[in-house]
Amino acid sequence: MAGKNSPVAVLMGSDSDLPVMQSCVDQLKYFGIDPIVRVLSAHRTPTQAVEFAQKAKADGIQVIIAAAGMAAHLAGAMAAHTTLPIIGVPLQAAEGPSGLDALLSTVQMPPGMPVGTMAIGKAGAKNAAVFAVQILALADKSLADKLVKFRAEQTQKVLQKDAELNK
Ligand code: RP5
Repeated sequence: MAGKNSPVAVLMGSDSDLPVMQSCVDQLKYFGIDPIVRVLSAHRTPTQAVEFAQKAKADGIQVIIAAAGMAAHLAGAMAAHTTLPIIGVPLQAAEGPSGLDALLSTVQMPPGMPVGTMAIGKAGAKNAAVFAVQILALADKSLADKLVKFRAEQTQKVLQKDAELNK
């Protein structure tokens, strides 16, 4: 599943996060991006997580998406060790509360250390992919064109649903 030499990395704190984060991977693939996908934990594999962040830029990664539940420090840990843009996705863990715990852990970064934080769960997972593409599209015309097409398709789907409802 995981791509190599990709401009986007999708990290998650546990393989239990994959059912939700698959939406992020699928959304990136819609745009033709096969991301690097890794399970890395700020708490359980801290050394490997730091090593990943420190090497990311040299490895050609341009945007890191980091998803975690509970005391979600993975995105912040990435931000601490690279100047690449970090997109955080807070998740509701199977044994955790609503995901608000992860939202606050991800979003409340100290000044000077931003993590662009998405919504909790699947919506945030999909938006993380779109946001990553928006960043890359600033310097990639074909991605910018795909974003315009994506928006048009999205609009069309809603208009179709409205039309069906009002038949
Ligand atoms: C976090 O702890 C992970 O991101 C996951 O959401 C949560 C629970 O992990 P597991 O116990 O399911 O591995 O670090």
